[in-house]
Amino acid sequence: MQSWQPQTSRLYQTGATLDKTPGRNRPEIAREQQVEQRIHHAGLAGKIMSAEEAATHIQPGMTVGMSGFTGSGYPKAVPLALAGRIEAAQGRGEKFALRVLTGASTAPELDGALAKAGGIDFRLPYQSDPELRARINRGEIDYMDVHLGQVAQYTWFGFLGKIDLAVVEVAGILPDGRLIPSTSIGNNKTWLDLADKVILEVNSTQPLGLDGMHDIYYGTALPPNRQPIPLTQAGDHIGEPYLRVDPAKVVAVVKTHAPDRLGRFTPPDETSQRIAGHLVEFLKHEIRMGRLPENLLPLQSGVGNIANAVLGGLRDGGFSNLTAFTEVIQDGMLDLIRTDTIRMASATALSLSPEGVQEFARNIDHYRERIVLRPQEISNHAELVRRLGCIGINGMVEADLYGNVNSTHVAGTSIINGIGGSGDFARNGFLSCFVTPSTAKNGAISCIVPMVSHVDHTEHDVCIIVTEQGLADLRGLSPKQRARTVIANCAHPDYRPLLQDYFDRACRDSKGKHTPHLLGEALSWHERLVEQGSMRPN
Ligand code: 0RQ
Repeated sequence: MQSWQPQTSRLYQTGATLDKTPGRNRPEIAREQQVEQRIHHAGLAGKIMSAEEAATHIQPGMTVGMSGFTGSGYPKAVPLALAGRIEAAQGRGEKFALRVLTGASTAPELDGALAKAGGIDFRLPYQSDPELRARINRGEIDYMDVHLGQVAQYTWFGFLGKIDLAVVEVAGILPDGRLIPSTSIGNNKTWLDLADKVILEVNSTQPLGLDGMHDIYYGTALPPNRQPIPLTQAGDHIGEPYLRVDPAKVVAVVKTHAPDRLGRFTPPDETSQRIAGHLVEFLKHEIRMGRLPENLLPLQSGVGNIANAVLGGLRDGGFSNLTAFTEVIQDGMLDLIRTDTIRMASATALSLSPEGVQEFARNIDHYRERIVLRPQEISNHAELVRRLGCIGINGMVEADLYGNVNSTHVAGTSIINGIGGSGDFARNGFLSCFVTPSTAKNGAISCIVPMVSHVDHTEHDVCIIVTEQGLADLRGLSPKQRARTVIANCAHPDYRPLLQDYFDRACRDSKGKHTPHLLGEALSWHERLVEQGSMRPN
C-alpha cells in the first residue's frame, strides 16, 4: 500500500495551482479544481459524475446508510438529486421510498428534502429536522429511536438488515483510495464496510486541516470474539487517521462545495446560567468531598443552549486541565479547548456555528493537537464510558418525582429528536446529570411531573436533576427520599404545592408502598396539557 504523508499546507494553497489560461479562473472553475485536487486515486477520479447521475444508483426500497451527525459531515448533493428523482417517480405514480440510516441528525438538504419528497419509509437514529419530525408524528414514516452507540453493532449483528448503499461525505481521497473523513464520522466506517455500493461526496469546503484529527478503530469484532478496546485516556489514538473503502464498491464520486449548514447558538439566558451555576457548584462540592479530582473526569455534554451554558459555567468557574469524552463538540466546548480549559476532547462530530467554524479553521493546528474524532460506536461505547468514568450532562423534556427521565416525547406521544447518545452516557457514566428549565411554553408545562409520560432513562440511571430552581442529588436515596428532594429543589414554585399534594395523597392512599402513585391521576397533568394546552389546573 502506498504511504501517505499529510501535506495539509500544500493542499490548502489550492489557489497556487489554478489554471493560468485567461478566463479560466472564474470562482466555479477554481472550486472544481480545488475539489479535483483532493481526489488522488486515479480509479476513483475516473468515477466522478454529477449528483443526478450518482442518484440513479439508488433504487426504491433500498436501505441507504448516510453520513451526517448533528448537522455536520452529511452529503450535500446526492440526497437533493435523489429527492428530485423520487418526486419525478411519484409524479409518474410510482412509489419510491427508502430506509434511511444516518449517524444522527443531518440537515434540510438530506432529512428535510427526502422527507418532503415522501422518500423515507423508515429512519433511524436521532433526527431533528422539522419536516421529518412532522411526518414521523403524523405516522407517515416509521422511526426507530436507538442509542447512538448501538447503531453500528446492531447493523453488524444483522438486526437492521442489509445495507444496500452508502452515501458518505469526505474531505479528500488519498492515492491508495483511503478517505480523509470530514467534520463528522458517525457510522461511516460501518456503512463503508457493509454497503454493497458506495457513493462518495468530496466536499471542497471541508478543511483539509482536519487531516490527522480522526481516529478510526478497526478492532471491533462480533461476540464471542470481542476483545477489550485499548483506550484508557480520552485522547488516545487507537486506530487509523483514514477510513478504508474497497474502491471496487465505489460507484460514483461527486464533487460538492456547500458548507455544513449549522445554526447559531443564542447567548445563555438567565435560566441557563442558573442551571449552569447549580451544576458547577455541585461539581466543586464533589471535589471538596474527594469524590472527584480537581480536573473532574471526562465530560460528556449534550446538544442545545443549556449544554453550551453549562460549559461556559465551567470556564468561568475556574476549572482547568479538563478532558471531554463526548459525541459532539459545539461552540461552548470549542471555546474551552481554545482557552486550554479543556486540554483534550474526544467526539464523533464537530457541530459549530458559522462563527465557530471560522474560529476552528483559523486555529486548526491548535485544535488538531487537542481533538480526536472517532466513529460513534467508539465515542459512545459503553465499555469506554464506564472505564473513563464520564460525567454525562444532558437536556431532558421532563423528569418525575422518582427520577425517571423523558428525553424525547411531548405528552408521551410526539417525538422531538430522539434519545441520541444520552442513554449511552447516563447508564454507563460515573455521574449522569439531566438539566432542564423547570417549566416550558411560558409556564404552561411543568418539566417536573408526577409520572413521566415516556421513559428514556429509568430512575436507576439518573444521579442528578437540575433546573434553574436548584439541584436534586438522587444518589443513594430511596424513591420517597428522591421525591421529597426533587419537589423541594427542582419544581417551579407554581407547581411545587401541586406536586407535594399529589405525593402526600399518594403516600397516604398507597399505605406505605415502595413507590407511591395515584394511578388514575399520575398522567392527568399530561391529559390536561393535551386537552387544554396547559398543565395548570382550572
Ligand atoms: O420547544 O422548540 O417549540 O420552543 O422542547 O427545549 O428548552 O429549548 O431545550 O434545546 O436543550 O432541548 C430534551 C429536546 C431539550 C434535547 C431536548 C420543548 C421546548 C422547546 C426544546 P420549541 P429547550 P433543548 C447528546 C445527547 C435528547 C438527546 C440527547 C434532546 C423544545 O436535549 O433532544 O440528550 N435530548 N442527546 O419548549 C413539552 C416539556 C418540554 C417541552 C421542553 N416538558 N413538554 N415540550 N419542551 N420541555 C447529543 C446527541 O445525542 C446527538
